[in-house]
Amino acid sequence: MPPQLQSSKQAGPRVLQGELNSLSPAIRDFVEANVALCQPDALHICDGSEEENRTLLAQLEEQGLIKKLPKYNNCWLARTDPQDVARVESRTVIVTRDRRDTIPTPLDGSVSQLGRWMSPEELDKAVSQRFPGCMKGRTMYVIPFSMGPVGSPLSKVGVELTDSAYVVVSMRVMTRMGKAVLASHGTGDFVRCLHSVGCPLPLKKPLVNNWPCNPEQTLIAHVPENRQIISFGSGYGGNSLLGKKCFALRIASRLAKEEGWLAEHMLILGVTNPTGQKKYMVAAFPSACGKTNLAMLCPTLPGWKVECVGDDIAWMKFDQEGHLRAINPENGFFGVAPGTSAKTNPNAMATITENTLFTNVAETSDGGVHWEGMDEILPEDVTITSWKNQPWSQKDGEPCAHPNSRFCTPANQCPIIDPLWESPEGVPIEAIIFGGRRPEGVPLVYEAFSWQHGVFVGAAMRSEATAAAEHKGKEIMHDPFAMRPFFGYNFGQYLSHWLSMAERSGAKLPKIFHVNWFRKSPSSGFLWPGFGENIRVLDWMFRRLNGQAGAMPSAIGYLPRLESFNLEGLREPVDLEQLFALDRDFWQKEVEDVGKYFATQVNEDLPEEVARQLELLKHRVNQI
Ligand code: TSX
Ligand code: MN
Repeated sequence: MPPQLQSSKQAGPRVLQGELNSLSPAIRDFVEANVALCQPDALHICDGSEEENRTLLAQLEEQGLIKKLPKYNNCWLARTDPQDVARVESRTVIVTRDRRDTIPTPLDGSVSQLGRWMSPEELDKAVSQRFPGCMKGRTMYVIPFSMGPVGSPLSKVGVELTDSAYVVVSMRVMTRMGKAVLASHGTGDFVRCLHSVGCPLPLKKPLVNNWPCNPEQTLIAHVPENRQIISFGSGYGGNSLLGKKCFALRIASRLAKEEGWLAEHMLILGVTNPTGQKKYMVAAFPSACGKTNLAMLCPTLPGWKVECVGDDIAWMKFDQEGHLRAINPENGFFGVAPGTSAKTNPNAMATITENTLFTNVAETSDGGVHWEGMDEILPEDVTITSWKNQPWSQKDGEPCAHPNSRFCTPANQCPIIDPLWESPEGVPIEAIIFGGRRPEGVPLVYEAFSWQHGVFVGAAMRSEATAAAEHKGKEIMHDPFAMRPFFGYNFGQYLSHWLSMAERSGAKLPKIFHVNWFRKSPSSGFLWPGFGENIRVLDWMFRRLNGQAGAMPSAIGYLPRLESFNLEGLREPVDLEQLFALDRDFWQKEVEDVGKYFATQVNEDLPEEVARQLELLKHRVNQI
């Protein structure tokens, strides 16, 4: 060992909290190796306590990274560097020896939209360019965390090393974190997560908003084979809270394939009908479809109740009796703030009034938060400061909150959190719902003919994208299973894995549905009132699961018999004919587009069964 390394290791960082010796040998090795690499000044082993949280929040406040929101109890606002406001897909990679284990080879040299591959050699180089000394002058926090209830057979443990206290306080909300995890975990396996904002001290250039980040060098790498996540340069959301997208979706989807379960980008909800019968359902939607709003639905139909198990991720496994059991691996909601209001999601509004960390929302002069679509009339004398920390007025033309601004809030504060939301065995799933934002052609709801057809429906998912950072205008984007940015391995193999569930002996396969709240009439606006009225769609599914509701086979799946669809008490009339109409030209074009997508993007890795389902759809559509 070179002498300077040896001496720095002997001296070691100051240990501010916790005992290295109290960690399992594997965790201690992981910490020590990365201390040697990143060279932090100090080490803090997180216990997850209230007191630790208070101390870290006070430190962040002192550093000017967050400020207190006096209008609420224990709520805080962070403003990031405007260069660090979202996940960066272009710099997010999966590392495997063979490229094809990460992504299908696209047809004739087009770029894959189903993830990015990096070779192990390239990763080694990227790490050695970024990490040596990257935590100089800073504290390395050791965050032991559990995805899923501590000790549940469906849960998994991770350890995140980070130089960001903002990450620590966020992980405390979004995961089960600290002492309890170490105590129950013992010497088991864990996912190794390393994160640095990439700003060693002294700084080379001044920070913006006191928010350390290094956008030029940002990289989020996953090594599924080693259960490893390596993230550099971004302090934001999915780039830095490594339990969420990186672990619970990308790494977990790979583990799930190996171990015979499913890690999905899905909300989980419980629905109770007026007779007291309860069913659980999961739903996958691309962004801007109101996933969190559905997860916390306030039903308009009398006697119905919806309860929330999770709003973003579901881990699902068939149990001994063949029931598909789901847990929410998360402990909080990291929700998009704009559009959330007392009208669109009163339960979310009630959840975020305390113990919540807001990022990039606007601030009111009376110490509250504000954003587009909050739908709250402010008193005359209250002024607004934008997410960019500038005085703001409606006339500016710019939004007061960043479109990707967030609340980070504990799930157990949700007024309709499900009584079984932390059940270690998970809740039994009876329906899987796919959906998209489709202004044209796609009916409000249909049911897949079979599991195999349902897998095709998930694979063919598309949605209208709002003009987002990395995309152009309003386009209908392909987003299979709402997983496009989150696949941890080759999407073709992912489809085979889904198809293989039908071969499990004794598995009670859930019914699969597709919904679209966003169909528009050519002449006026939305054909469906949405929001709380969506309970009518859940009601139809609920009765389908009980074998009670009428359905008729169509070209695309079973459609509700119009008399079996409950429209009682709807305030405005709904044009069911238009809402459920199938247009041959539209569907022929859809078949063509999906076929092109499969051919160019999934290419050789498309399972034969999925290709067959597309052919079957094509034949049915030609007969409309
Ligand atoms: O979340 C939404 N849901 C699901 C709710 C459980 N949104 C918001 C999407 C942006 C994130 C919706 N928007 C939904 C919906 O069902 N439907 C629509 C479209 C729509 C918007 C407004 C009206 C009707 C439909 N009506 C009025 O504003 C009066
Ligand atoms: Mn999500």
